[in-house]
Amino acid sequence: MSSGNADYRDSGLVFPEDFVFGAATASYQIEGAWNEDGRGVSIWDTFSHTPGRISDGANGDVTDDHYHRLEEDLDLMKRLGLQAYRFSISWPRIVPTGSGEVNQAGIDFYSRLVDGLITRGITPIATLYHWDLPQPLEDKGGWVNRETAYRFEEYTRVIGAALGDRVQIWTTLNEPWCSAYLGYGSGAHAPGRTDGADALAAVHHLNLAHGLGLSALRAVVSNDPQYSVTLNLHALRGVGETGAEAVRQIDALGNRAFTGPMLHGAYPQDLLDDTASITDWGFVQEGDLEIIHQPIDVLGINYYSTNAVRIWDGVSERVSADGHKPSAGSAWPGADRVEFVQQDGPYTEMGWNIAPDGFEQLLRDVHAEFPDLPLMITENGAAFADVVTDGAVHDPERTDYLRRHLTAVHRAMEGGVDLRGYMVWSLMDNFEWAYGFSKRFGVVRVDYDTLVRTVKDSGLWYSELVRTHVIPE
Ligand code: GCO
Repeated sequence: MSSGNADYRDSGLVFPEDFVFGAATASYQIEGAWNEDGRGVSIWDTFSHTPGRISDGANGDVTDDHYHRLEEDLDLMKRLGLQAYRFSISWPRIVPTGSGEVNQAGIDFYSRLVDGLITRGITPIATLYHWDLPQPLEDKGGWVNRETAYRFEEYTRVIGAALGDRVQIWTTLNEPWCSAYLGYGSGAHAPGRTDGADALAAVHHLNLAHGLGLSALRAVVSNDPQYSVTLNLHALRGVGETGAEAVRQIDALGNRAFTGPMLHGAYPQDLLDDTASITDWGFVQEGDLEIIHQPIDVLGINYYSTNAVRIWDGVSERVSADGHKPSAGSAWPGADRVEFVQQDGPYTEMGWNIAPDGFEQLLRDVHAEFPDLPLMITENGAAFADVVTDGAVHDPERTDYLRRHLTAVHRAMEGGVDLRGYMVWSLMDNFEWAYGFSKRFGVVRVDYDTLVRTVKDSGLWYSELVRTHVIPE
């Protein structure tokens, strides 16, 4: 596959001058101010306020209080030297009930954010949907209801018109896999529903929303931005004789259910066959695939670890090490016999295996399938149990994780993969969904009592990388 150390611990590798280094966050995870300035309720407010849903009982009511600390956080980004900032827009701040009335205060907040970035020389990368669906839309069926895709189109038109003179990269959806399968299949994420057929309908309506959103943006923006979507493509490893078949099934549900319609213009036949006993896919209407299949300028990829799979033998105790919080339903409708096998460490605090080789392979595979499509890493990073010592956070494990994954990115580029940038997840510690505040992904620490931000050692290291474009010692 590649030359160089098997452990991917390189330093001194040089990235091209026009390669963009930045950091990523998401609205619900950092903003707080959940009921201020006209913001409506989202499914994550409802979910996190429901006892038992979040492992440490936390919610995003305040989290990093970014909404009130915008200027301070912009200055922090500037101090780190970030070239780009990938943020998401909270739909219920813009259209509080999901349809109809628009909330100007919400638009103003993101307008200030975008201006603040531009003033500081930081490129704004906006994601339209990072999981915070307005609750009134969920009450009407959420992503299982086709109407939600049209409401997304309306919201996109509003925010696209407001920021469409300044945003440089628009991303329609973040990880629709999570929205559909964790939200409606396993129930580990909001809205916490557990029905395989619903999850598959959600897949299609999210794909449809992506297409409708792209058309809406193209109609209203006035600058010349790039259009994108971010997928958490699963890097899969087959185990044993049945590994290849298990990989095929998970690849269909986890990857090709999105890349198929978005980038090839069709759902893969094996996906339809595998799920035939669950749904007839009657929710795919004539003309939908043409809407979904539109050119994009760059594909965003989020990567954390690999998955190892095989077909369960029906005898031994069933394992399900798929890296997500255990929950009532299945995140893999139609792949009931696939077993997720525990992989070799080392692991991050999430229990996810650290596998930079899997990252390099994934990037090479995606490039081989879509050779003309530029790629951007829109998330990569790691949670570790940080300790504050004399006001500093020494987090060599996180720096090591970043070094190894940046080495993988560099090797993929050497191998011909067209990669345009890398956004570390995350700028700062934040509300980690079903795990609450128990997992810290930031290169900046947030003290949740005082809300004080402290740049971790990994953040200082990353800052040097951004400045020099060379992987530091
Ligand atoms: C994701 C996410 C982030 C998570 C991160 C770590 O898209 O899954 O965008 O919100 O916090 O992936 O789990």
